Amino acid sequence: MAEVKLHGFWSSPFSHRVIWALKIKGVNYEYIEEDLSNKSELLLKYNPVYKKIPVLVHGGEPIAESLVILEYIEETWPNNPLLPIDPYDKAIARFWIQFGVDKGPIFSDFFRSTGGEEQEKTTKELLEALKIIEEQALGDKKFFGGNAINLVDISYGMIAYWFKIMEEVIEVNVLEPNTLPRLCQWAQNFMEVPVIKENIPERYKVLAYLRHIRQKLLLEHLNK
Ligand SMILES: N[C@@H](CCC(=O)N[C@@H](CS)C(=O)NCC(=O)O)C(=O)O
Repeated sequence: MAEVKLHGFWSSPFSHRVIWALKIKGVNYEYIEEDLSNKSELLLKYNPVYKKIPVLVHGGEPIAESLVILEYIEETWPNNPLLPIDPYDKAIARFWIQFGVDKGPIFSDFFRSTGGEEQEKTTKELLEALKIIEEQALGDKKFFGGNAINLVDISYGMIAYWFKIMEEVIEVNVLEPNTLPRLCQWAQNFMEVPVIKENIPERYKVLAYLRHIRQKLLLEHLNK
C-alpha cells in the first residue's frame, strides 16, 4: 500500500477528524507534528494555499482541508463505511456536514467574545445553531449516523470535546442537559466510542492551551 502520512497539530480538532477516520479504516500512517509558529517547508509546499494542517499525503500526493481529506479517505478505503450508500441519505449527511462548516465562525466568535452584549449575542447564536443540529440532524438517534458514528459525527466531534473545554475557559455554558439534552447525550455517547476516546489530546493540556490563547485574545482586546 502507498505510504500515508499526516501532518497535524496535537490539539487540533481538525487533525483529530482525520486521525479518527484513518483509525476506523485501519489505515497505517506516519504522523508528523507541525510547529504552527514555524511551519515546515513540507507543509508550505503541500498546502501553499491555506498553509494549514491537517494535510494527508498518500503516495506522495498531498490533500488539504479536513473535510476533503475525510471524503478522500472514505473513497480510498471503503471498508467500515462512514457515509450512507443511498445517494439521498448521503446527500443529507453532506448537508449537515456543510451546516457545521457554515456555522463554524459562530464557535470562534463565541470563544473570542469578551463579555457584555457581544457575549450574549454569540451565545444566543450558538444556542440557536446547536438547537437546529439537535432537533433536525440528530433527533432521537444515538449518533448522527444512527447506531454507529459516521462522517457527520466525526465532523461535529469538536462539539463533544473541545467545545466543552472552551466553555470552561470562558465560563459560559451552552451545551447543558437542561437546554440541549439530546445533544449532550450524543456528546457522551461519542466520547465513549473507543476509537474516539483513545485518540484525543489530554484534557488538561488542551485546557492550558486554550487558556493561553484566551489570554492573548483578551490582551489584544485591551490594547485596541
Ligand atoms: N478548514 C480547515 C481548518 C484547519 C485549521 O484551521 N488548522 C489550523 C490548526 S487547528 C492551522 O493550521 N492553523 C495555522 C494557521 O492558521 O496559520 C480544515 O478543515 O482543515
